[in-house]
Amino acid sequence: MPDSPDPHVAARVESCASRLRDASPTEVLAAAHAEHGAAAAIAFSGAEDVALIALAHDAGLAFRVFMLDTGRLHPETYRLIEQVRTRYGVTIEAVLPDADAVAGLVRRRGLFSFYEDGHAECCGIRKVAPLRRFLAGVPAWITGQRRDQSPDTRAEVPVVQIDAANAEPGQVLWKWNPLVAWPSWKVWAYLRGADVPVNELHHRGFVSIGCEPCTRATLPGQHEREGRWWWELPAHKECGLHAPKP
Ligand code: ADX
Ligand code: SF4
Repeated sequence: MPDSPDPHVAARVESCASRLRDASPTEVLAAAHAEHGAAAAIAFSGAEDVALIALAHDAGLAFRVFMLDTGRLHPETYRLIEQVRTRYGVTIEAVLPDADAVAGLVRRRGLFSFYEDGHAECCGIRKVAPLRRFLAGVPAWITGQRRDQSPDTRAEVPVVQIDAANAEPGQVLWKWNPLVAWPSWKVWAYLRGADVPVNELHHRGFVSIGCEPCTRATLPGQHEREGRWWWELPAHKECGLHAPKP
């Protein structure tokens, strides 16, 4: 069970969340920097959340940047990550899954077990466990979550929150979501206007981008989340990075 957060920290986070309710993504990034300095870490998936890195760069705010390298990302995603590294001069930390855990999964269940009984086991090994290992060493992480990404699971996401689900016992972990109030079109208006490099898959009908076997292009009129884990129910379309611990 996660610890209950210290009431003083909880009050502080809540007051930040209400003060920043209508703040721009840059103002939220600045607040995260004021709170934690460069020790806070941007979680970069290699999709349109590249906006976080570009906005922080434009504002002169330095953060750590990490990507969860599941081993199943598209080549286009790896190419974008490299382009971003050189364009913005940031160090990108690759966070890898435990090799024995991956080998065990493949030995027991093969490489595509998620199509048979859901993505929880594979995401648990390739994404969630490595994320928690990484987050044990930082005071805060910064995500590209947006409310419009998933009406079923993200409609209520705040600008900043305490992440009890991913914290170690006794750890106070902040989670900042600077893009939360931006709809997709605003993110894209910024990316185009600032000439930010984007994942080539976006030019081929992909909107939301995760791992290659679990992501597909969407048709006009389909919600972006329909391109992820399409064989599962909408309420299950979270890999566990952003879901509370049961
Ligand atoms: S997921 O939970 O369904 O996979 P999604 O793809 O919507 O997440 O991305 C939301 C945010 O989660 C991203 O902007 C990023 O901050 C974080 N995230 C997702 N996948 C990764 C990844 N592979 N590496 C780092 N951060 C990630
Ligand atoms: Fe595995 Fe798919 Fe989850 Fe990637 S998104 S970790 S391939 S189940």
